[in-house]
Amino acid sequence: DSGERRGKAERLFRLMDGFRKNDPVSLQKDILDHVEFTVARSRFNFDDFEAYQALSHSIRDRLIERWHDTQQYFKRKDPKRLYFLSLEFLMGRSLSNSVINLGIRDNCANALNQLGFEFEVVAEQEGDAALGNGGLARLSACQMDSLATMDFPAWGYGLRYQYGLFRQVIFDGFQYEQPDYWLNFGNPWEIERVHVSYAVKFYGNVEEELLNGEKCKVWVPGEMVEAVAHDNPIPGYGTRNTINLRLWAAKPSDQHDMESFNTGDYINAVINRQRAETISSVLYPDDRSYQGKELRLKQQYFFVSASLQDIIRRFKDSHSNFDEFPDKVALQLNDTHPSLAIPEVMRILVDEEHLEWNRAWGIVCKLFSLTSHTVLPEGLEKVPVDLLGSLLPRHLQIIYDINFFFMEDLKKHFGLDYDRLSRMSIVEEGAVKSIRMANLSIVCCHTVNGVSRVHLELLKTRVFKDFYELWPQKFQFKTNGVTQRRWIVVSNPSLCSLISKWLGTEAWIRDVDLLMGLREHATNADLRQEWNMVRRVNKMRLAEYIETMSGIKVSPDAMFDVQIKRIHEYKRQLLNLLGIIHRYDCIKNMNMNERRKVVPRVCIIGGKAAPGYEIAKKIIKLCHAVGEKINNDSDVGDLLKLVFIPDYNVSVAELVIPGSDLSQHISTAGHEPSGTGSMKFLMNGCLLLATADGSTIEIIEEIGEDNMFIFGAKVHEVPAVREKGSALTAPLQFARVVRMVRDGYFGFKDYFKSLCDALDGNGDFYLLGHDFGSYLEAQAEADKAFVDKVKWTRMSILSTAGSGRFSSDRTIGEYAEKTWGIEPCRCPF
Ligand code: CR1
Repeated sequence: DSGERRGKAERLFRLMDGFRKNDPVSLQKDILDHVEFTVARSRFNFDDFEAYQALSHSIRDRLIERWHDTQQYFKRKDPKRLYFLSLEFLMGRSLSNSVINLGIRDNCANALNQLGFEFEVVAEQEGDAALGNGGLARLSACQMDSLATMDFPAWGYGLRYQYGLFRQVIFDGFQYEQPDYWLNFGNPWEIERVHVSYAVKFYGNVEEELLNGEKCKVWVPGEMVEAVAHDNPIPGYGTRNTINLRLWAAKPSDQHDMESFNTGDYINAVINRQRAETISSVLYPDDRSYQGKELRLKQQYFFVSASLQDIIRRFKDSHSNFDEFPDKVALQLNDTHPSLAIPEVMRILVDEEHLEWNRAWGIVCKLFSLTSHTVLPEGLEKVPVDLLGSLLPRHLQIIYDINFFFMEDLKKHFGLDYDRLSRMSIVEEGAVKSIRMANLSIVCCHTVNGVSRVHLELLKTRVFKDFYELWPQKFQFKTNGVTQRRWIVVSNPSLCSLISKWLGTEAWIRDVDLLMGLREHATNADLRQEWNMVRRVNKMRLAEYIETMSGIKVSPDAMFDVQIKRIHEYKRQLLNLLGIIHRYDCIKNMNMNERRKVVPRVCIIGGKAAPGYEIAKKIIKLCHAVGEKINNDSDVGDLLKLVFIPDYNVSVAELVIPGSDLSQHISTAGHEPSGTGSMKFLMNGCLLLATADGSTIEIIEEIGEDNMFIFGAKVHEVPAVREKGSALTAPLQFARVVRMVRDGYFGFKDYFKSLCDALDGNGDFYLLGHDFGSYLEAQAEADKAFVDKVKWTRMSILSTAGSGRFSSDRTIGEYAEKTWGIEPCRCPF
């Protein structure tokens, strides 16, 4: 029987010590095997890219083996599982991360070496998997790494976009977008499961049927699309556990549709079918608003429906009573993008499993938790009722029913306070009647999470104030974190070794609080010297990259001052640029003697603007225009350079972060829900110049204000400054630099006019003018500290030492305990 068979297989497996062995010789054999039989090149003749393919397939084999063992084990143990639903995952490259998590990096490097290849060069061949926009998407990727490493029985679900985030190409200083053909050269990191596929329904209408004398609703769809699973194994570090990120691709449904194939127009019928694939073809590149787009709604439902069919099938394999569903399943909504899961579970329970409404609702309310990633009311998703009703007619009915019962409850609670009722209603009346996805989510989720302490405050007092008054217990925060595996071990190997050497252990890679142990060495001159060596080599690598990419030569003696993130008005890249113009203007007005005292700077900016975001695109152009002027000014020379790094993505971040001295996180206070870039810089010993916003507030608590450069209005001061008019409080230098741009000092006078206009009079919503003075002071402080090498290095060491709290391991531990109710389930092999 199968138990006996499994026993035999397991004994054999133990004898063999795994199918794939990890010593360099075995690895080498596997690589050559894949060169010959997978890549189909001769083992005597292959290049770096083919070596990458062959090595990746060898690693993939090992991942599959672990994946099987982990999933078998989960199945046998049947613990409560977490399903992490997200429309975006920004995974970046997989090779280095995988071999490090599997603990076989050095063996792989040796194996390659003997074949005449270098690991770093081979790893560089890989393109990024960029199935996401920015912070939210990279956070999902970091959290997957922590879930695997901490042995949690978890799976991620998402969409397998054919085209990831657009490639940014700069031409004449302007941003152009090009499609990201990331799958063109194959993807060794996924396993296509042709047999794991589900039909997803759209359109049509709802009919009533009698079942055992009871009326029930039946959705008769107008279109069917097939969702095919693509599994991406996620290995944990220091564990055999390997979890799954299952991404869905749309395929035409092979269900026979006699009618369209009987019209004589066979060719067009096939082509129409093929359109199904557009559902998963492209990622929406705007990270703040998806309002009213039918394709976006289709993507959301497609992904939710396939994932839930998969989850429910798995549950039913070993359970028959749906009351046990919440004991076995936690569903995490990464923002409201997957919130159609709520009416979908209701529909399945009521219409397909024939549970009575109240019982189904009781179950649904125990399943879901939400994490919000925004503060802007306009960032909240709304779906026009007409659109939803036509695409998902049954779901609209269910949402109306949920809202009806919710409104009845509200009346009992608050009486007939119609203003409040209309604010809290899931249905927004008005010119375009819409469904408010956030309200739907909050009504149904047992927990609503903010991504930092101050973010939760803003959710409670502004964004979801009414809901907080009704259900204070639902609202929590889990400060974001990032994974030290990718952001130190993978991206900064020499710092990694240095840390392990001084701590006397590698245990910090799983237990990051141990980094605190560096504090006691912060004043040790030997550590300081080694620390600076490592940092200098990283800076040289970055300088080289800058030169090949832009032709600009920069000196590693200068301070590398970096701002890399999506371009947004609230993130204030414009403030940075105005600061740079001011610095330039000052240098120009100095005599030779004064110039000698200037601390040389290389200002580095990188990030993508959403294709339709005009102001953000102007900021990119301004950066180039200012750079053009400064970089070619012989008065300035090495004292100041301004570089824009094009096509910022995860692997660019891995290169830039370890090589920066100072990084900027300068959002208008109260606008950055958390921010996670700052945490990656912190881990790498880069000092922060920042406003007290989002997670920075907590970083200040952790490493102290005197270890960073803090400036600007505080969250609670912002409304009053805005009321008074920020422009009124702006210093004279501010008016001067804005005038330089306005008067065409950097060219493109007309094009930049609207940027300048927005800073005048009652404008300046983001408080650039108000914060400019304190920004310059903070920058001057940074200059002063940089000259004092001993002080700077100590601050740098203390930054890394204080970064432990900002590991995604801590975040995931909190979610597991306080929100999801899941426990580790460690595969014992
Ligand atoms: C927030 O803007 C936060 C990340 C992750 C972003 C940022 O402050 O750190 O989420 N939001 O929580 C986002 O990407 C699409 O929205």
